[in-house]
Amino acid sequence: MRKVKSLVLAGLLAFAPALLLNGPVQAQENAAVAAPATGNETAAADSAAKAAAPAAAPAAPAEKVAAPPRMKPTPGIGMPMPGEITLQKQFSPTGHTARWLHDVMLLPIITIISIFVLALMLYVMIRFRQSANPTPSKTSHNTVIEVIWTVVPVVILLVIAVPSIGLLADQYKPAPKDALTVKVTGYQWYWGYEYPDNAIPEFVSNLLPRDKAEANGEPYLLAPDNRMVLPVGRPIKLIITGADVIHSFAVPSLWVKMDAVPGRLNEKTFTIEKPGVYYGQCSELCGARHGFMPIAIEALPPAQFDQWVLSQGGKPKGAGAATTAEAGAPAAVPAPNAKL
Ligand SMILES: [Cu+2]
Repeated sequence: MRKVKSLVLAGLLAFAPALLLNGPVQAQENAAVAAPATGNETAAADSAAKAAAPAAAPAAPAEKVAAPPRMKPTPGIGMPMPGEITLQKQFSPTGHTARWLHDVMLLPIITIISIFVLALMLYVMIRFRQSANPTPSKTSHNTVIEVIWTVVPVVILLVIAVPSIGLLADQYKPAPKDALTVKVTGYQWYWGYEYPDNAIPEFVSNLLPRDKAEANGEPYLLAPDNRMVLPVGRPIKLIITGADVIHSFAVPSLWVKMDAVPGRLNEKTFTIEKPGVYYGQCSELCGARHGFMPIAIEALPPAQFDQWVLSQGGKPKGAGAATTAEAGAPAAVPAPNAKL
């Protein structure tokens, strides 16, 4: 009886912080979501949760280009689905290699070894049980078998090592010179994105409340208000850091996962193959609202990306930059956040 009592008490204690925190944090979240009305740069300037950022950025850009309309997510792409047991479908070259390594090499090898060992154990248990085998063999060495069970595992490990080390090297390959740099900062409990190459100051990305996510057809807990917008087909270099505690920036369908450590700049390079919305979450336990700091990358064709950059008051960068005429902004298209 006492045991049950103390269990209940422990449970209450465990949940108390979450219950207590929910009130004020909800208010903060609503305030942060209410702020962005016109565009990301306004959100960055207004948001109460915003950390101190360089004030040099122009508050109101002279010419106003309409941002491309907020992209609708495709169910099953860039997000997990109920009942799924394997890795998400991949949309970056490293992701394809990784998924191939997992699906074609590791999983079959693990399965075969497990079944083989299980079969051996069952055979030994039945064939050599005491009643069937009353006088056990006194054999202590068998050179042939010993050589086999040493060499075969070594060969298996070597076969796995070759693609595995290749993938590891791929994941940490430095970014090419023309890569687009985006700085990612993890805060308790939201993300900040800054585009130094495009002169777009940091803006904040907060959880989209359930009613707004549902009204928008976006997955609650994965959908933020402001997405990180990136171009398709151009190498991306993320500079990732934390402002307070360790967070982790992770987008499974792009094979991106990198710790955001205070005082350290971590780097992650990747290329997105297809336009779409790719979701992720903070993946390092970072406090009470760790589960409420989602990530969404909206990958746009380069011309549309440049249009988005202009709409944020930034400057398109690099050889692939579209001309303003090409971007051809349709006049009445609302800013990414206008619909929220
Ligand atoms: Cu976090």
